[in-house]
Amino acid sequence: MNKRMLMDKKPSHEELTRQRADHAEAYRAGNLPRHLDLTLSEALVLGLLRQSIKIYFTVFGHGSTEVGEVLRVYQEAGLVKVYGVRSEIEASHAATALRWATGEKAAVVTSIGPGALQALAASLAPASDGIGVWYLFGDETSEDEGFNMQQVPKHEQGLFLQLAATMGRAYSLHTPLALPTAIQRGAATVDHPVRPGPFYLLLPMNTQAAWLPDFNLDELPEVCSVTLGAAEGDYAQAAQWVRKAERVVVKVGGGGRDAGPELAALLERAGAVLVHTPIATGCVPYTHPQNMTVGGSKGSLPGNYAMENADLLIAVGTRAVCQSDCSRTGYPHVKRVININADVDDATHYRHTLALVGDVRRTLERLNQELGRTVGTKNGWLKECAEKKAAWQSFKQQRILNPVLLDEYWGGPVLTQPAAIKITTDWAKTRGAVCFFDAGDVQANGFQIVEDEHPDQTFTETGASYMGFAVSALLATGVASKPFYALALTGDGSFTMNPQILIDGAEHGARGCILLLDNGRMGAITGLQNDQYGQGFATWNTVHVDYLAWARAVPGLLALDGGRTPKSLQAALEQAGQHPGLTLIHAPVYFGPNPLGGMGVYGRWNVGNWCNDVQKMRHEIGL
Ligand SMILES: Cc1ncc(C[n+]2csc(CCOP(=O)(O)OP(=O)(O)O)c2C)c(N)n1
Ligand SMILES: [Mg+2]
Repeated sequence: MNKRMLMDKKPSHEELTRQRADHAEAYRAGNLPRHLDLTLSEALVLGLLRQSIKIYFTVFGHGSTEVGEVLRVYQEAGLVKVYGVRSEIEASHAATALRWATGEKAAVVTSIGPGALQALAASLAPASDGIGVWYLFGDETSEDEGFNMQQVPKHEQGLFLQLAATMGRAYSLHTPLALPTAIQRGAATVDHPVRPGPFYLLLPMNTQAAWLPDFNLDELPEVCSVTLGAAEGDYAQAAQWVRKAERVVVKVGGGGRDAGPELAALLERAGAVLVHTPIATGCVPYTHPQNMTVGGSKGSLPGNYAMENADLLIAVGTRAVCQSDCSRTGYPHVKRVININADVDDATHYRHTLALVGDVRRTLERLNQELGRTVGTKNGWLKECAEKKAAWQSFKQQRILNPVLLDEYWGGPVLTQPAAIKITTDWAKTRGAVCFFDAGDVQANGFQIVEDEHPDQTFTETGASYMGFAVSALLATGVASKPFYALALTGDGSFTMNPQILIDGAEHGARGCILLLDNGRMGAITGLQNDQYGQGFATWNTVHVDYLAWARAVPGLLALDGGRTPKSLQAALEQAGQHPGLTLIHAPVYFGPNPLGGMGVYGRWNVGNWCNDVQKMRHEIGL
């Protein structure tokens, strides 16, 4: 037999391990040959390395052991880092948070079936928030010899692929030599210039170990950076609309988060006020006099006032989620819309629209040029709005001055959520710590309270509002190539969805603090039930859980009682800040009808028994 024929045959396990180690070494030295004999799984890991994927969050199962074995050898060579965790949901949240907060890419690896489905469910977060994450799912065998355990139990082909492709973009490695195309599709999705998202690579269990003799590594795609230009559109018309309008509101979503300087210039030139969606907090500094803060279903006094009274809407990088435009009733007096977005569907969402489809920052620059220097003289509007913002500041201050209330569940006075959140986010600011917010009242109160000066202080996962996101996000702190300190502000409901972080955070060197605001219930939902039907139902517990004991059970974790006063909470935060690893602070918080216990609701929402009225209003407005 000649040498080539030998290569065509897959070597023994020992020989394969040796070869993989040699490949990894050659990769490190930068002298990997152009052609290699390898398995599909190794080619995949090499392909992802070329895409700068060095971090893997994994829950291996029988559906992914082959990929796991390649990763073991490549980790030994120092090329990748693999973090074995306890829940695919947590893994997905951690990968999402890492990309979001640091820009670093990661892959999530699961088994077939339940593991893949848990990660798929969690990937609603990156799909909604526009974050690029790779998912490698074990999948049923491509030879269809009979049912595989954990596959969807129907006599049909490719059902996991269908499920995944519904959520994002997906590709099945049914045919091993399609790998380069699969990776290119993934790269285009995960590194999309304006709307990245999750990409699912399905790995049939029988193709993972398929032998690829003489595979040409040149076929594996490189990272390719793509940028969009400014919209080609009728800027003169847009400028004329701005000049004619009397009350201009600029509404900024996630797509405008990083357009701070261009937005500030627009506010000045258009005499406009800015309102942002929860995800875009800090897009211009909170203290900017024309920033009316958050607006929408929950909203704020100044934000919703500006939306409610504006006659021209300049929508910037927003997909108009109910939470941000009151289920399409947010702008009852708007006559015209200038919509700046890279996505045609989003840019044409409202009627009476001039759509500017292109890169948000560049398009804003062009619009600003067109407006010139001297437009912004709409003083009456700015003054009215400024008064509302001042009223909002005193409303907030009132809550800070009344930080404790008598609570039934706790049988005594405890901190309110607004007070605890303000104390904690102020502390985070002085330390330069990033804040992640979990779902529920914690999240809503949070985006009403935070006063960010730049966009990367707060990460509030309002796209999917996935309970357990914030605490799982802490895993990213120790994994990042530049580790950072973060706080996860979470409720008792959200924390208990993903308590795995206590173990995985300790194991993988998370640096941060979980602030558990415990009201013994899923307060946001009891609140909705009370507002809609006058009755809470099945959204609380009567048992008092000793969460500090959970934390104490894990070596290396610091468990602190946050107490029931501002002072005790501040002291706990100080102590947490001294701890090198992960801290859990438990703080009992108030739930009840006292308005000082919350931040109020300023908008409309198409849910529950409000739907009739909200929908009627939407159709009357006709925007
Ligand atoms: C995984 C998941 N399940 C259900 C929901 C719906 N939901 C939104 S907030 C919430 C309650 C949150 O409770 P908690 O974390 O204790 O915060 P609180 O409202 O009490 O401050 C629920 C059930 C969700 N957002 N995510
Ligand atoms: Mg709660």
